[in-house]
Amino acid sequence: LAENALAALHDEGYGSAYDTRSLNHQTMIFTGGRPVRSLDGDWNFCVDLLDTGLRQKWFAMQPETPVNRIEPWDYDPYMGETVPVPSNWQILQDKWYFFEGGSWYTRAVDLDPDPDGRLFLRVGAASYDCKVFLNGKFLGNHLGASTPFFVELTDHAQPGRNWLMLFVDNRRQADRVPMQNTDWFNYGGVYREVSLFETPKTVIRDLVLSLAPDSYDRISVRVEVEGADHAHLDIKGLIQIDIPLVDGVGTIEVEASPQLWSPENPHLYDVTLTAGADEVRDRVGFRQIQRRGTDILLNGKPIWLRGIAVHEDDRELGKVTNEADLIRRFDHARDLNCNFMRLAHYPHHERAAQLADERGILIWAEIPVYWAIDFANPATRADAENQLAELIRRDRNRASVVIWSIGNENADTDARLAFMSGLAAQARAMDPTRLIAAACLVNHQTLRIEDRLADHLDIIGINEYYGWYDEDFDDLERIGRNSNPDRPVVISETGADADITAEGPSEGLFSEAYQAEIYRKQTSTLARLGYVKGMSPWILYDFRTERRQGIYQRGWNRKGLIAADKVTRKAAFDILAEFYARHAQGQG
Ligand code: GCB
Repeated sequence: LAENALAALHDEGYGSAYDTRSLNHQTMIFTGGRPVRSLDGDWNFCVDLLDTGLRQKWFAMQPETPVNRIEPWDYDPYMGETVPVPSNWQILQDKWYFFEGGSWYTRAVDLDPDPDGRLFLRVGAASYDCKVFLNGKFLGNHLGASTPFFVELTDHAQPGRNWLMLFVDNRRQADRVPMQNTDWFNYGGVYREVSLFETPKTVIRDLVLSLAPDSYDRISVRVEVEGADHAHLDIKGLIQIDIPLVDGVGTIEVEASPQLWSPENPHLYDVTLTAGADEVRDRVGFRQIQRRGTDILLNGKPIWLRGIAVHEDDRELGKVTNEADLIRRFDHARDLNCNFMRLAHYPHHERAAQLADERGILIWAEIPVYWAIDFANPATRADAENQLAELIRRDRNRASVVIWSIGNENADTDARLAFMSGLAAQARAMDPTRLIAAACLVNHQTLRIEDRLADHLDIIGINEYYGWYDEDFDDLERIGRNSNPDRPVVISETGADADITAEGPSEGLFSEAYQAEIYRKQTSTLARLGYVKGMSPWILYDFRTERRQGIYQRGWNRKGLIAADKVTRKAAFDILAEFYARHAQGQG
C-alpha cells in the first residue's frame, strides 16, 4: 500500500476526506460536436460493502503483479472481475441484485497529452455519489444519480499509462434527492457513457440559443468561453455573427426569423460555434412556449398535451439506455398519437431529448425532488439545485423540452414551499424560455386542487388515481367542479396496475379489463374539464421497483400500457390511442 495500511484501517474519519462535493454544474463544458474518446467497455469491478477501499486507500495501490506485492491485500484494483460500462450491477449478477453500497471501477487509460491542450473526463451518470481518482489521487466527487459531470484531468494526466478509478455509492439516505423511499428501482453503478474530451487551451463552456422572450424575429445567444475575447456563431442558413466576450461571457440578441419548430414540423438548424481553436456544434430548433390564463401556447397557439409518462428502465438493461430502446419508446408514443412525453422522475439520458427534437415530441423533464425529501436540510437543497442546474445546462438547447418540473407529490409544508419556490426561481433565472411545473397534491378533505406552490408554477401537475388508490371515481368529477385554477392543469399521472402474465387475474383489481375501464372513465371525464390542458398517464411500460411485492406485482409496478417485455400491449393502450386520435382531430 502507498500509505501505512494499519493506520488507514483505523481511520474512521475517512468519509469526509472524500466528500468535497466539488464536481457540480460549474465544472461542465459544452460537448456537442466534439471528438470523443470513449472509455466504455470492461472495467475492473468490486463491490465494497464496508467502504474498505476508502479506509485502506485501494485507489493508491501501485499496479503490481501478485508476486511482486509485499503486503497482503483485500482487493487488487488491477486484477479480478470486470463489468461492462455502462451498466447497473444489479442486472449483472444475482448476488448483486439488492446490493446497495459502494463499488470500485478501475481501468487503464493510455494518454499522449498535448502540452497545449486540456483534457476533460465526462461521466454521463453514476448513481449516486461518485468519487473520482486518477493515478492514486482523489480529484473530486459528484452527487446525483442522473446528471453528467466533468473533471478536468489536464494537470493530473501523465504521458503513457494512467489509472482511473471511480467509487460509486448508491446507498439510499435521508438527505439525498431522492431520499430512501421511492417507487423505482435503486439501480447503482456507472450506467451512462464515460468519455474523454481533448480541447485546445480555449474551451467553450456553454452555448445557449433560443428565440428571445415573446419574439419570433430575434434569437438570443449566450456563450461562455475560457481563454478568448470573441466567438463566432454560424446558424446554417440563418445567421453568421461575431460575438464579443467580456470576462469570457457574451450575451446578444440577433435579428433572425427562423422556421419554427413544432411537433408537425420539427425543424432543426445546424449550429457551429468557434472560439480560438475550439469548436462545438449542435442541432437546434426555435419555438415559443408560453402560458396565457389556463392555456398552454406553442408558437402562439393553444396546444393540448397528449402525453405518456416513462421511466428509464429495462428488464434486461436496468437504467442503461440505448438508441434502439429510445426509438422503440418514441415509436410507441407515435402509435399512441402522443405529442408529449413526461420523462419521470429524474433526468433521462440526453439522447431522449435529442430524439424528441428530431421526432417532434414535447418533453416534460424532471428532477427527483420526490415525496418527503429533507426539505429543511441545506445540503439537500444544494444537491437539488445542482441537479436542476446540470439538467438545464445539459438540455436547454432542446426545443422539445418545454417544461422543467421541480418535484413530485411533495406535502405542502413551509419548508417544502421555501425549497421548491427557490427551485422554481432558479429554473426561471437560468432559463426564461420554458414553463415550470411540479406534480402537486389535491386537498382530499375539500376535494379541491390546492397547493401553495402553484403560485410559483406555470403548470399545475396533478397525479390522480381515481378508481385506483382513490376508490370513489366520482371524486374526480367533484374536484373538477370545486377547483378553479388560474393556470393550466396537466394530469401528470393517472392509471391502474394490470398483470397480464399467466398469474394475473381475469377481472377486478390488477386485471387488464379493470385497467382498460379506468382509462375509459378517466379520458371521458378529463376531456370535459376545461382547465385540463393535457395528460401523461402512468405509464408506458411496466417497471421494476423494490416496493411492489404483491401477488400480482412481484417486484414490478404494473401500470404500464405495455408489459415489461416492451412488446405486449394491454387493452388500455388502444383506448388511450383512440382518445388521443379523437382529441387531435377535434383540434383540427
Ligand atoms: C405516483 C408516483 C409514481 C408512482 C405511482 C404509482 O403517484 O408519482 O412514482 O409510481 O404513483 O404507481 O403508485
